[in-house]
Amino acid sequence: MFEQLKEQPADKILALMAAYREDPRDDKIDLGVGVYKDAEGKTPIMRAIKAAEKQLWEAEETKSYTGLAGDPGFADAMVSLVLGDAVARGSVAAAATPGGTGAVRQAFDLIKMANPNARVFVSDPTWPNHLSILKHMNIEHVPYRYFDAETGGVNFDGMMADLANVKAGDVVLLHGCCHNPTGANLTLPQWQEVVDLLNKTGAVPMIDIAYQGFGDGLEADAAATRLVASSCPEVLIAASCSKNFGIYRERTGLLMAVSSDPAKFKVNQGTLSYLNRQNFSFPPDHGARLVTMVLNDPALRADWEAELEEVRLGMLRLRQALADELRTLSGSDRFGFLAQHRGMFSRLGVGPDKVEAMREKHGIYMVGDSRMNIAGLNDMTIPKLAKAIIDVGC
Ligand code: PLP
Ligand code: TYF
Repeated sequence: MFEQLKEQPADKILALMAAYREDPRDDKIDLGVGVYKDAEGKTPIMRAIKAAEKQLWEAEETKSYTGLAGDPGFADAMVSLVLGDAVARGSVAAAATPGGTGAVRQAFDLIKMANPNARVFVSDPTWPNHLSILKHMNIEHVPYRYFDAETGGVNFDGMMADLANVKAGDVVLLHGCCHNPTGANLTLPQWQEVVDLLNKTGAVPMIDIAYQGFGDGLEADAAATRLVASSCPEVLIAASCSKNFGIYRERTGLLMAVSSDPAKFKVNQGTLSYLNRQNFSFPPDHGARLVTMVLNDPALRADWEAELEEVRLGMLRLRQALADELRTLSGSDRFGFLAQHRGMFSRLGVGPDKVEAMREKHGIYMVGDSRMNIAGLNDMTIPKLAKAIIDVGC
């Protein structure tokens, strides 16, 4: 049987991590994988998470199974974090998943189950795992224009023109905030136009929200997701806790299926539990419990929000510093978009030859599509990066 297996293409982002590790240069800079790093290059455990872990160790009395959809308290806390009071809690079926990736995967499974002919429209570009999972599951995907390399912003007219081709029963995958890999995001009025188009065509929005709190703040980053959830009859939402709670390896995420028809809740909830059972039975619980404790305990929550805000503002400051440095070096405003982007990533919008030159000549590691992790920078490395960007002719 095994002789039938073929070598699979490596994940380019993870392959880049390995290449970085092997580079002997002392002054190399890692702007690859999307993991938050502080000014010392460390990925710390957030204070509130550490405190919750201590409390949990004292209080936890069993590690017996949870429910198939995970701890209902986790779903309640996360639905409230992501959706606020945009929709009634009774309209949201939800199940814990292994990370945001697990939520994305389960959402695709649900789509396939509900409509085997559904096409999933994805932004060009999108997170490579979206494409890889869709391909693996034999679900047809259709790219829609998204990034404008000239301006570093969203090609909104192109996006709307491409989305005009959706049909009832298709799914449109949207990044709730902090678009990965580009950093370019829609404005709220543009989101409203997307909502109107979806409602006109009968296509279903699926929102992947993996960076709430990394862009404009916890509430602002959820605004688009809330608008969609309160305006469309059916919405799928895959939320990740990896980044905003800093619990990457705990594999904590939530899939939500929102329906404006209360009669659908029972079947939707049952479907999410069913799909968990088919794929892994019970979802991991440790990270989910920490998130629930942090969100429900006022002191832990205040400390978490304060630390998340430090992280967010730190990245914004780095963006601005890089844009300023590039304005000085280039004598132009053509890199101003870096300060407008939000979240952990920015796409420079240059070809792989320039990305490779930055790696070869300057030891700067960004993903081949010119995506850089802004959190990989600090005050010392910004001038070096800016010089390299100009040096390779970007
Ligand atoms: N969706 C997007 C757009 C992401 O960038 C990520 C990356 O971490 C995820 C989902 C899922 O992350 P995880 O599975 O680590 O929670
Ligand atoms: O885009 C990123 O860098 C993050 C982390 O297979 C990641 O989302 C990268 C690759 C992968 C899973 C997560």
